[in-house]
Amino acid sequence: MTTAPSTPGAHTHAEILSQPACWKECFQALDEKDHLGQVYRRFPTRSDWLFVGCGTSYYIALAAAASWTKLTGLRARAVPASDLLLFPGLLLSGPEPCQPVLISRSGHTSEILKVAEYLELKENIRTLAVSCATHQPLEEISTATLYLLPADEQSTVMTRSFTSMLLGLQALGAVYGQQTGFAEALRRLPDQGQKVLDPLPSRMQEYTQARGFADYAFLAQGPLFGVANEAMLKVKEMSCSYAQAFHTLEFRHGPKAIVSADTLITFLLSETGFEAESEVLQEVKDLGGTTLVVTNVADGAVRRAADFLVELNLDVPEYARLAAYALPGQLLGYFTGLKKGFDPDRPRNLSRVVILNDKG
Ligand code: F1P
Repeated sequence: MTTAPSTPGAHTHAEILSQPACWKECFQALDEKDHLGQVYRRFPTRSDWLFVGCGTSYYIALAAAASWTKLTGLRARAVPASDLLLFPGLLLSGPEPCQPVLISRSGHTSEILKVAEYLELKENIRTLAVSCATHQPLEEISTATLYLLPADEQSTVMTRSFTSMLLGLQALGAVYGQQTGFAEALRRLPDQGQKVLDPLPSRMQEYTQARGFADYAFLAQGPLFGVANEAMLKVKEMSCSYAQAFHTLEFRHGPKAIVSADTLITFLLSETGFEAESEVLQEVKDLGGTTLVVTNVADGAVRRAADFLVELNLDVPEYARLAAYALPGQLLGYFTGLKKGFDPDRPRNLSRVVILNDKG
């Protein structure tokens, strides 16, 4: 399924489909130069880690912070850059300085640059940047940068940069936590992810052609919550649809009022929370909701309750599967946008980088 460059969404389409190959290239680049080892030697381990970003990069931060704690046993939080700028006292007041990790595909976003300046110049805290671009302002301000250069995109909407920067940070977490088994599993993901991706575009295209929805909700818990937020953002950005993200079990506490056949409720089912999350899935189905389910392995009840089921069948640990969970949401946003007559390469009102004037 190749698209000519002039077709609407051609860049985004190619970038979504390139992901497994891109992940492989990213790991090769990181390993060849011992990039992760260099970062590890440069930044001593600290008891508190703070992952910072804007938009998609903030959702990477959420998934990376959860992964970091799992891999290293250390405390890790995620915040949008704006919160650090407006409420620094809430985030930097611990007994020991935290280690900030500043995530930005472009390395140009105003808020992340202001955070870097504030931490490096005013607070004298060394920052690690994570980016898909070189020769940009963030690398000049930060102490060091972890590069995922093969993942940069032409599109405004971030797809492979989300999954690749997340995988890069997980690989770094595996170095800090000395989790060699996990590090190896991450490097097996590209081949296994390709098998997940191959049948998905045609299935998703067919489904979005057949069905339209007034509303979208994305549900997940723990390390998958950031991925659910990212899926929500993809559907909003590419298809200008109303979309929200919730913790799966929180959905019972009010949000379930939106359940109807015209609302597509996507469940990213974890292995750890499988039973409890599946119960919410069943409840939503009983209420007449339409469901899209992404899970590593389904059981009979999940199969019956899923209108659209994506089984990943990945032979890697639970936290190494996060990037693969992002694929269905990207394709849902892409094909829904095309169906609604939008060009996913040119999302309405958005620019590739948010650059604010001084007043901003
Ligand atoms: C992040 C970001 C994107 C968003 C938009 C503007 O930029 O907020 O997530 O889709 O196009 O930029 P970056 O700091 O990662 O470059």
